[in-house]
Amino acid sequence: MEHRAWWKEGVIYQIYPRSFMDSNGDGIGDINGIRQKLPYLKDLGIDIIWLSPFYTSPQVDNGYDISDYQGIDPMFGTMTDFDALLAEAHALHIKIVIDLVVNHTSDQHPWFIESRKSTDNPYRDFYIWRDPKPDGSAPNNWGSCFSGSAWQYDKHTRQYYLHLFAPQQPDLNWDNPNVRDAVFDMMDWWCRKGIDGFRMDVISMISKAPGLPDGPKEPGAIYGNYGPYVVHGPHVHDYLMEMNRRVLSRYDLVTVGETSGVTTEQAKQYAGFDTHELNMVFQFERTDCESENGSKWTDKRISLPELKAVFSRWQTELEGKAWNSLYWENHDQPRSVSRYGSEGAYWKESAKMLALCLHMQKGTPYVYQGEELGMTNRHITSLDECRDVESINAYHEMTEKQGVHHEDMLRYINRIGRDNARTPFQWSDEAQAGFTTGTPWIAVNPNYTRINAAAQVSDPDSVFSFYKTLIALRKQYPVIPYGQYELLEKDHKELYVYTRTLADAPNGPKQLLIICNFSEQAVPYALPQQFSGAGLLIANYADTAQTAQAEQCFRPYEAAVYMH
Ligand code: TEU
Ligand code: CA
Repeated sequence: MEHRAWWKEGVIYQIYPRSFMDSNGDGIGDINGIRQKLPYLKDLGIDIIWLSPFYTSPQVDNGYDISDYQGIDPMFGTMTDFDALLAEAHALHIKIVIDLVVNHTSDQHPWFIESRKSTDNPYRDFYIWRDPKPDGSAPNNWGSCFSGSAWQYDKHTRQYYLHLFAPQQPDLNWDNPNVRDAVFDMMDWWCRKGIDGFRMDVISMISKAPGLPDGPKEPGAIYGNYGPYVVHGPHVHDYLMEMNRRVLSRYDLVTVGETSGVTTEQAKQYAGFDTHELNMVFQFERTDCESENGSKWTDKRISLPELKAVFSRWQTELEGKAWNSLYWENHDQPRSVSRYGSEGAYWKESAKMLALCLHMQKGTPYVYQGEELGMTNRHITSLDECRDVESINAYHEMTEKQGVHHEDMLRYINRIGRDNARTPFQWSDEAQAGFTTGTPWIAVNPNYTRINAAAQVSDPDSVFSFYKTLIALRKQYPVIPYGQYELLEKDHKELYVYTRTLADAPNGPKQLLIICNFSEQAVPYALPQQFSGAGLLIANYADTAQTAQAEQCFRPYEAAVYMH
């Protein structure tokens, strides 16, 4: 069995603070709200909380634009509240991972305020400034991830600065050793405070290729794609090894890099067992399968064989070399039950099936707040229901400059927009889902009267209870965290079937067979011979056969695990 680690055996729960729990009635979730709900999380059984940003921020991108890395935004509380949260979580043996957003800062960060003052300011080179082209236009053709050019002209010093996201999120210049010193000092300060790890925002984009060449342009695109010159840039691994040497290796942490565009080959470098960078990365191949010409604003859906191929490639390629992160959802993705399951008749079955399918794979599972209740997308009918800067900007650029129709754009936003995951947590069937006594910053999903925590925590048949069981099983049987993965029936269009094997399991079963029906049809399946007579470990239908049959019929969204 490979080297054991707490972060390989634990389950991570992501909290998006502004949408989790509001303690003071201003309509925005906060740190004291999280403190109130620690017993709920303990009951669920998770081991680690990842907190999306709660730092001082103008909130242009909901806190991913930070103006003080060592301050708490007043809307979320105070440093005293944070310290109390950390202590209370630790007392419950729950670790706290914080979000590290250091590809860029807010334009209100003191470093940027200094930087834009003059070309010879000591902070000038903390950011990426360039002269205009002779005709006054931007230094290159790159488009921002949030629409428009990736360059903003600053009249005062007559140069442009780079922002891969919003203009209020200028990119830091990691080639400047003073930037690295400042970031590492800040990280060290949080480590000394006692936090247990970092989730690193767009960390694959911190090193930009010299010369910042024009990027390739997709047909119909307004801007060029910065990808080839930004994602996995020339020094990204040097900088992460330096970070590891100077900070990470000195504490007992879990680290996960958000690395859009990452391949399994690169993941083995970022998160290899002996590469001294990070513990895991988030990969985007599954979601990229639903993009067209580099744009997520489409109707494209992934097929089950494609989904299986992506997961299986990651499971197989990283085996013995690096560690996987397992996630369906986060604050940037739509709800998984809406995306891959059913919001209708099979809502509960499909939410449980998705949970089982992910949690039985090899890697560390992430649960995004509300996923454990089967929360769904919220459907909007007009743009003013939208809060997310990405969706709002994309709507304007695509309808006003690219001829996309209003109805099409709304459909794309309803399918893939980030607000889907950002509606308030559904605690109960009381007003505003029990999230706030005031007016929430974003409307609650009207289905909260049916889908909410109060209805689920004590119901043994709920989605919540199913997650609770999956999380408990992981701690009981080493084959779940450590068994080797093998895909069966790779071309099957309805079933996802795989095995996990741990020949030298110190206790519990040595092999699992996982069968998940991703369709609304009943599908007959002949189980592999070696599982005949194997016992049932868990299933999402009450009457799934307790002993594996030679041939079984899997009902809509039925999922089962047999063990021997
Ligand atoms: O996301 C970066 C990223 O690569 C995307 O998932 C992005 O959010 C977008 O949806 C692509 O279409 C990270 C954060 O998770 C996100 O919330 C921030 O807005 C972004 O970085 C900037 O900090
Ligand atoms: Ca509040």
